[in-house]
Amino acid sequence: MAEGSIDKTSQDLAKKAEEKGISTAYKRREQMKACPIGAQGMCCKHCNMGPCRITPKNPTGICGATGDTIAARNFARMVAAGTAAHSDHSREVALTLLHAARGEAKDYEVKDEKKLAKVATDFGIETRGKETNKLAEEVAQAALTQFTQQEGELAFIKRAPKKRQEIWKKLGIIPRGIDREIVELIHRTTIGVDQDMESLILSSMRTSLANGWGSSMLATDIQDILFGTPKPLKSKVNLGVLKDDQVNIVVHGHNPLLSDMVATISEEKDMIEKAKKKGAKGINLAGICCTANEILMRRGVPIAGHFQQQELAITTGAVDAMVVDVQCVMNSLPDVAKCFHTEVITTAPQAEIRGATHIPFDEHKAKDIARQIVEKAINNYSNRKDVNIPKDSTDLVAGFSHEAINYMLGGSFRSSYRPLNDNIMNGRIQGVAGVVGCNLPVENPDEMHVELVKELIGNDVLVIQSGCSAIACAKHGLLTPEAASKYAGPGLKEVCEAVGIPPVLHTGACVDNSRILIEAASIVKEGGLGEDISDVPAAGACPEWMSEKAIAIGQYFVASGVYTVFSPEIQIQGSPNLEKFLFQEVEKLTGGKWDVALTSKDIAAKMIDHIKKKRKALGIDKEKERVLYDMAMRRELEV
Ligand code: SF4
Ligand code: MSK
Repeated sequence: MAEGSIDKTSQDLAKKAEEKGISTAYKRREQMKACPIGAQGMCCKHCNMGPCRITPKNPTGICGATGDTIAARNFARMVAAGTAAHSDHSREVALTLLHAARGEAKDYEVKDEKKLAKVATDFGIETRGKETNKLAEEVAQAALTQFTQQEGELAFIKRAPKKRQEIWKKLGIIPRGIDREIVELIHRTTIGVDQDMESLILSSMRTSLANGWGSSMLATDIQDILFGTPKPLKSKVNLGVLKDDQVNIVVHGHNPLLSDMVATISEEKDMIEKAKKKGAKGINLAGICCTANEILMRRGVPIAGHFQQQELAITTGAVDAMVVDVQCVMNSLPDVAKCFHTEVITTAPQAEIRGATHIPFDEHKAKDIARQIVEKAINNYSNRKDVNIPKDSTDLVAGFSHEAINYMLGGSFRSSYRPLNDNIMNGRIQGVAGVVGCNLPVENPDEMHVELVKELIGNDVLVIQSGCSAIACAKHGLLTPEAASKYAGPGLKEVCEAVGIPPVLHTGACVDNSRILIEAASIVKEGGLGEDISDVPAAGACPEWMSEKAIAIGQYFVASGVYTVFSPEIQIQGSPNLEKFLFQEVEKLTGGKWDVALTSKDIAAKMIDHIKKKRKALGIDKEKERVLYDMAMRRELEV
């Protein structure tokens, strides 16, 4: 990590870790030389005639597969893997809703009946006169059918604007069932099956839509039902949220089934008393990565850090237990923990790490297991040795679900996106940007996220964020209402100050990128900004993408009509044909397209250019009287 990095907290801790001979991702990245063939998407090991490395000298694999086929297959497999990750998570929350409704998972209950009724209606389930648990059982069963159904269309496809649905229909990419699309895509990419680059990419779009408008959307909705739909709230972020006089439990991973329960148990009087008996003043819960976002959004639990801070959190010597479930958990954690007292506890039946303590989570005994975990942390408090908690923590405001945005903009009697659309049309807000994504062990951590977002809001673009990108920006004060007066352009600043919102709205975890889809669809439904998502002056970005999930998310945004810029490169450079297809030609099919840029300035410039292009196409690039939509016109655009 470079001296003078904007993330001073991480820089200091990484340096100290290195001095102590502790290996972190920052160090390992310096030592690792990326495979140039793999980086270009030109390595295939799909059969045992290979592995084949495609180079100018060897332009095809032994089976004759071209670089285009191999790059497309590798890309498609990333989409399948990313979709599988979100789907397995989603299935688990759907099963928990089912078990809770039947009284078998007694520690969970329906917390948001309004959301339950909304989801039931979208599934076509009659809600009138039904007792809550009966309705929840029917909703859970309908949700689970989305995974296993073999024919037809996923239910939430209907939430997209009509025109978008027609585009998907014409392209033949409406997902039939979540599991089917993942399985079919993996099948297509095995040796001797689908060898046509475009066919593979379209098929991967169908799978990605089964993620965005399927499993991720189901996860978001069911989590809202079980844990409550987020509303704006204040909290803090960065490693300074750890406390030297309290038992620190850090939850890390993705699934709130565990983290929400650990949050409940750490507030229990008994547990706090036990902590006090061990000499601590109380129990302090904090989060890392997306499960942190889940409990931040609904409970205001502070965030210790993002993906690249998981090892650094342990090096503070103050984490008594790091409790992990699935996804984005580094294999190295038990090794880092060996140098401190931290107990790394794995909990997911599908994710164990050698060297960690495994306490399998079971939603039927959720509180008991959470108690066992919290007690382990309490008992470990007295084993702390060298404690070095950085001072830094920053205020933030989070909790901007689609429902919260609707309410903030329109109030409880007339919740609507009308004020947002009006402000986009009158040019105070130039457009909307979704900035999502992960973190890489780069020289200057957070810099790309922060500078990109500053550039966007400075140009009057409202930013919606999720995942670790939101955490990076929160650390630098961008998720506060005050950021509007400091960094936003005059129009956006005026709107933010009038409504009392930050210029950067935190919408949740990776699965909650589905909220951004709903927000985009709601803008279309509100009227005046075109008939489809691709008409809206909007763009997406994924700086420092890391996980295969990011590629799956990028693909569903592109398939939904969004211009989406990734950074760094997306491992397809070995195939100029595939680059041309994804970066240019696909726009004629879906209205969205991929792009890559290597600096925050270039990403922002590309997004702003695109937003300007869309404003021009809508005729709102200059002062113009707006068209007021009447009810009949809105019904036409029903989303
Ligand atoms: Fe090589 Fe073809 Fe086998 Fe891939 S599928 S490893 S390109 S022979
Ligand atoms: S946790 S997928 S590093 S956002 Fe969702 Fe963060 Fe990316 Fe993991």
